[in-house]
Amino acid sequence: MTNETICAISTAPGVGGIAVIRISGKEAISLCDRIFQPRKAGKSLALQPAYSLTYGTIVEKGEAVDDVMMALFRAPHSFTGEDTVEITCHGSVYIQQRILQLLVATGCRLAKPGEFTQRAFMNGKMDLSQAEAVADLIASTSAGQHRLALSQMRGGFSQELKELRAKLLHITSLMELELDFADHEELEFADRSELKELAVQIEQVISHLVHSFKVGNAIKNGIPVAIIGETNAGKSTLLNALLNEEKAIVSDIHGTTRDVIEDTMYIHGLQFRFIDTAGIRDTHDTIENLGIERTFQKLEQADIVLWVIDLSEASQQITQLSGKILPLCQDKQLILVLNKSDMAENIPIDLSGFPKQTKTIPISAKQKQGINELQSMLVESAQIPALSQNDVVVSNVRHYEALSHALDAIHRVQDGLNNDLSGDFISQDLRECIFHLSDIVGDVTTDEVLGNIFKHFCIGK
Ligand SMILES: Nc1nc2c(ncn2[C@@H]2O[C@H](COP(=O)(O)OP(=O)(O)O)[C@@H](O)[C@H]2O)c(=O)[nH]1
Ligand SMILES: [Mg+2]
Repeated sequence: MTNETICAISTAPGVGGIAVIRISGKEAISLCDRIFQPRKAGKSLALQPAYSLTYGTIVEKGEAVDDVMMALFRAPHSFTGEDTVEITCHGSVYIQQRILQLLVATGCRLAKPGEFTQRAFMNGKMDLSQAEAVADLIASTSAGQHRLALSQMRGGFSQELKELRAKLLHITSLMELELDFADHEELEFADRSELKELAVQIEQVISHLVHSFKVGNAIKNGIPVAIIGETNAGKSTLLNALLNEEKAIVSDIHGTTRDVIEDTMYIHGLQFRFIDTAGIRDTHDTIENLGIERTFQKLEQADIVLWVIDLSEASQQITQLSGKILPLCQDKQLILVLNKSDMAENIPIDLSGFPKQTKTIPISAKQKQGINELQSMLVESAQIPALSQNDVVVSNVRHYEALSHALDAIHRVQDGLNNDLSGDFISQDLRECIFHLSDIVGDVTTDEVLGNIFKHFCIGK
């Protein structure tokens, strides 16, 4: 535990009606008492009970700086687990800065980004995955993101991991007990079929969590939608129509879009990340070819693919590109956007050979016709399940990676059990699985990893 008392402005930077300055650490209360004059004599903070509010004045060398409210929290019953004072002052930037300077002059240190939350983690108030959710909660901009972050911060995910680790430890201890008696070969404490059964259960839970990342990531970062097709089909016009702004350059010159252009947009409360790409055609232009390579990368990363087709030459375009596009769309939602319906008749498209959920829709990107219908189709195709409060969904890349490693390890455990490998091999993989799960909650995490996580927080949290 550190001895330094830290302080920071916890409300958004700039002018507001009021601002909150937070002070946490062993000397939080005594340092605040030195700059604070309570309205009622004898009401010094040191004498106040926890969770109390005290009214008074911040004073510098006898001069009043501001009238404030002091909220008092006593260790361990505070966010950080330490003694904490929150000064609510008036929102002027000048006042905020003066109080902060006064605190520093009195012996506080300015907090680093995320340091309050890091202390909460260090003092056992929350595990690492919960601490990370605090940052997500602050950054959340949609109902879905908010629900995910709140459930993670409250420990839904931590509980699931705890149960998993308990099960794994149980198997491991049985296996290792057996190893301790390796001289007695006939001894088998761990009934193999029971172990296999347990490994299956564990595998299912981890694999479920790993797969939930697709949903979690879509909610957190937007559902990736690649807009692809031939040059001049109207992809950039469609991006602009969807975003309702002139984001991408539209022109009738083939090969105008050479790089990937991305932006996000909420439709019916879901965030979509639209990715406009270079049109696919055979060309000798080196830069354009690099762009086309990226088109295929983006296509592979997308959950939903909007294949924009110029209606006036629909069958040629489909014949031309099917061979390149369809193999990459097998497990994606594919929508054929039949564009330029203002110029050409809509025609039926033969969908044999297409992924079975393929949809088609005629639109005019230029005239903004059919855009609402396309948006509804996108929401339907997103297949984001409505999450309930209790659903545990992984939305953090670090957690996803750790879980993926844990899944690999448990697969090796299962292989080991099925092939009657000796207990020490299996127990090694079990240990590894536990290690990766512990990494998520922060039981085995290094300072470097911690520093990396907390530096992305805002100051004051
Ligand atoms: N008539 C008509 N022209 C369109 C439509 N959408 C795009 N265009 C035109 O087609 C040309 C190519 O459009 P652009 O969006 O740059 O195509 P991209 O190469 O696929 O990105 C431009 O001249 C657009 O104005 C549409 O719905 N109707
Ligand atoms: Mg374009």
